[in-house]
Amino acid sequence: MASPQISRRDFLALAGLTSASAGCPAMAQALKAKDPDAGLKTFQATCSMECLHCNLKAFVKDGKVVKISNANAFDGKPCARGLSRIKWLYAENRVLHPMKRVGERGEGKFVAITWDEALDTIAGKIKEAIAKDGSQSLLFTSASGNMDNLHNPAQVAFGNYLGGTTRTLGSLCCSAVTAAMMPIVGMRYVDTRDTIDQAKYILCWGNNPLVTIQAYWHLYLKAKERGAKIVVIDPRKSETAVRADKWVSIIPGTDTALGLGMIRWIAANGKLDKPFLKQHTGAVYLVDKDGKLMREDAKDPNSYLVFDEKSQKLVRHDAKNIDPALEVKAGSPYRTVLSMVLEQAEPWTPEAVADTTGVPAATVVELVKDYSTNKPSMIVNNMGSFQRTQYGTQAVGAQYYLALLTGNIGKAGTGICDAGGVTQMAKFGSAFPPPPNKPKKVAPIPTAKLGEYVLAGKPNKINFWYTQTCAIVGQWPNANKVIEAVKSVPFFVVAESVMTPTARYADILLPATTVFEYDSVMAGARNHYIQLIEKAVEPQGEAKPDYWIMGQLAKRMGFGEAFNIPVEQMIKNVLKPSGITYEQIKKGPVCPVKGPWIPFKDGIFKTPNGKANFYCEPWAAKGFLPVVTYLQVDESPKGNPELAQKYPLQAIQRKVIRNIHTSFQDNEWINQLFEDEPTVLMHTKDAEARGIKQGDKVVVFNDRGEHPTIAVVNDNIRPGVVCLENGWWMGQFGFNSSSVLTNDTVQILGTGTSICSTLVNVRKA
Ligand SMILES: Nc1nc2c(c(=O)[nH]1)N[C@H]1C(S)=C(S)[C@@H](COP(=O)(O)OP(=O)(O)OC[C@H]3O[C@@H](n4cnc5c(=O)[nH]c(N)nc54)[C@H](O)[C@@H]3O)O[C@H]1N2
Ligand SMILES: Nc1nc2c(c(=O)[nH]1)N[C@H]1C(S)=C(S)[C@@H](COP(=O)(O)OP(=O)(O)OC[C@H]3O[C@@H](n4cnc5c(=O)[nH]c(N)nc54)[C@H](O)[C@@H]3O)O[C@H]1N2
Ligand code: SF4
Ligand SMILES: [Mo]
Repeated sequence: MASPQISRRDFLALAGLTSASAGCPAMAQALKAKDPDAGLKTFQATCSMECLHCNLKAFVKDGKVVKISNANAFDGKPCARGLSRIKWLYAENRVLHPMKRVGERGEGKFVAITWDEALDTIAGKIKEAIAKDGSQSLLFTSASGNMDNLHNPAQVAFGNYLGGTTRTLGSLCCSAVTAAMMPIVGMRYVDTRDTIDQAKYILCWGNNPLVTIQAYWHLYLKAKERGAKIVVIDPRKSETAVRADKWVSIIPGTDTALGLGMIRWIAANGKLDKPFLKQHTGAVYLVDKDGKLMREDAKDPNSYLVFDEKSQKLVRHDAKNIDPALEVKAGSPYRTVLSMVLEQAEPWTPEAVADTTGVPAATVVELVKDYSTNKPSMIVNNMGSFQRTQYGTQAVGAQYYLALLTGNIGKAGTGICDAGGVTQMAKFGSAFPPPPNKPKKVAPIPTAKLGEYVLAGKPNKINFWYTQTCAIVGQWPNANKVIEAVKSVPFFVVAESVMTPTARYADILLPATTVFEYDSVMAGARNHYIQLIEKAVEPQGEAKPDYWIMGQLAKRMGFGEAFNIPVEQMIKNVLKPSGITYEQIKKGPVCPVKGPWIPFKDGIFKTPNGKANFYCEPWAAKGFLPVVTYLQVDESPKGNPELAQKYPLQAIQRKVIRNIHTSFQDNEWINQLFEDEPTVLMHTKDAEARGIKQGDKVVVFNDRGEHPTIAVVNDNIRPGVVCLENGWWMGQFGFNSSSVLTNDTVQILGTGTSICSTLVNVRKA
């Protein structure tokens, strides 16, 4: 394999430059002086997996990518991982040819075949499966490996042309955020990063931006320089917490109780932003004795009734010249939504919060005082681990309530920082035309239950499984069960760029291209810029982009040329509704809005009537209370004392700097830079009780599996909690993925996962 002409020393210098260039002009100058850019051709691209979609500029010499940097327009620079993409492109373990399995599933023994043989075989298997049990017996999975606008959408479109196939429902990632934001503010993927530096108080709640939003960490530092206080709520003293003004240690899965306690204090201490609540929210809507929203006309969803203080009458919320009451007289046959919210908060005195969350009562008061008075205040949510708990939606809801109740939203330096990108600023189209016939509705598999459902043939018997852009083996909850499921399916196709644990199980393994080997567009939910992705070099071996593969299968299935349109046309189809042109993005990344982005500016929300809701009707439809309430996680010492006898420790998860999930995990440069052992962080007391010392080989275990790892023992985590690392490959360096332990309970409101609601024990290996 030809290796690129860049030394590891250069790479380390560049990796350092990503975080230090601003502070080290001498180093930047030195690098510039020996910069070999002159005369090299450059191409634009994006770091396209589920991270920040940093802009990448490839420098090409003699048909090889020799260096990566980024376009100047960007406010974030690629990190060491992004720069290591050069070693992904030229990896030793690249899948170079279509292959068919010759060994056992999982053994990784293959022989090369031609593209024609691979595609004919797959098309034949699809036809067979449909003839036997209908198109619902086809399972198609895709996830976060490549989030551009062509790769995964091609798979979804192909499934629709097939008449509708089984897919997974919800997400591994942030369904809980979606299930809270959609009813409350009417939109997802809304970030406030442009005005972080203007916040006076930043609450990083259940997430770790220093590691997980690395490219934008400099904005937090800027806020700090301007005097902002940064507080982190996390059972673990995270990398961010170490650099924050305060670490608030909390029992996993109890964040909602803390939120409700803060809400109670805000109401009791005159900190409600009453004008904002009346004008911009549904806090004033009335509910009847049964807790149902009252409307003037049952057929008009926007005809919410409020109590007008001026006329002392019930009127529509949008009537002119009214003063809607935030609370009505006791004994009335109705009450306001705000009353309903405060009723749920009422039991949560600081002492009650302390009892449930482990956060001292005085800290609860300090937190809420600071948040509600030190304005503008911002909460950072970033699809944090706190919401990958059984009732994570309620916790996200509590965060939004806090912002709405105090008017900390819609202005610079306020809001809730979710993952977000250009989809919040402009509309984009589909690259592929819709199928001539509407696909049938096929009952999906909740993401958390992939293993169990496939094994049980639930809701559909699966004859054929095609997967791309995800780490089916290792990242999905209860990984051992998922592996059993993979083994049970008659035919398993994997499209992959490198020989991952999932690839090793394939019946047919298809070589997928990586960034720099294909043309595409990124107009996504992580970056404010629309970016053209250009083919900089010919693909390694016979690798092809997923949209090409779908096009070839479509031809074999008789769908004509619907998928085989020129890629430039696909990109234009995506851009069309946005008004941004191909010619514009050809020149460089384009942000569709000018100036700092402030979501929900001036209190205008994306709900049908423009007001934010406290009352969440979709929650009620799923059998939950329509307002935020605290629910005890089942798999926890309080929720299941019997199980906790066997497995007394709460296992949470964290993202690590060495990978983005399983991506980069086996990258040559990354392997040189970072440790080659996963760790479990445990408190000194828990370690001592088990005779475990710092650096010991240990096994973390529960009924789902065993995870061999190395103990890190100190007091940077709550007693009773252990923290495991995300993204390790099954079998790599003799270890496995922490997902062999994770809870596969469905997080019902968002059809998400509950992986951070997991009980385990630890023993010396
Ligand atoms: N380096 C790196 N960056 C990434 C990723 C990656 O894999 N690697 N993945 C990207 C993706 S897809 C995502 S979703 C984001 C996630 O971004 P983050 O949420 O920032 O990442 P996590 O490390 O999952 O979780 C953050 C913290 O939540 C804490 N935590 C766990 N359970 C609880 C709880 O119940 N309550 C509270 N308050 N805290 C809890 C953990 O100790 C951890 O420190 O990161 C993105 N960025
Ligand atoms: N234990 C544990 N499990 C977790 C988490 C955790 O913190 N701990 N976090 C959860 C979260 S937040 C998330 S978002 C999920 C992520 O879960 P997944 O999305 O399933 O996992 P990734 O590791 O991102 O898998 C991406 C794969 O896509 C491949 N890929 C990249 N580009 C392409 C392409 O263009 N074509 C094809 N065909 N393949 C490509 C990569 O090589 C990689 O193997 O994991 C969840 N699971
Ligand atoms: S891994 Fe994330 S932070 Fe690093 S370059 Fe890629 S998108 Fe940017
Ligand atoms: Mo995620």
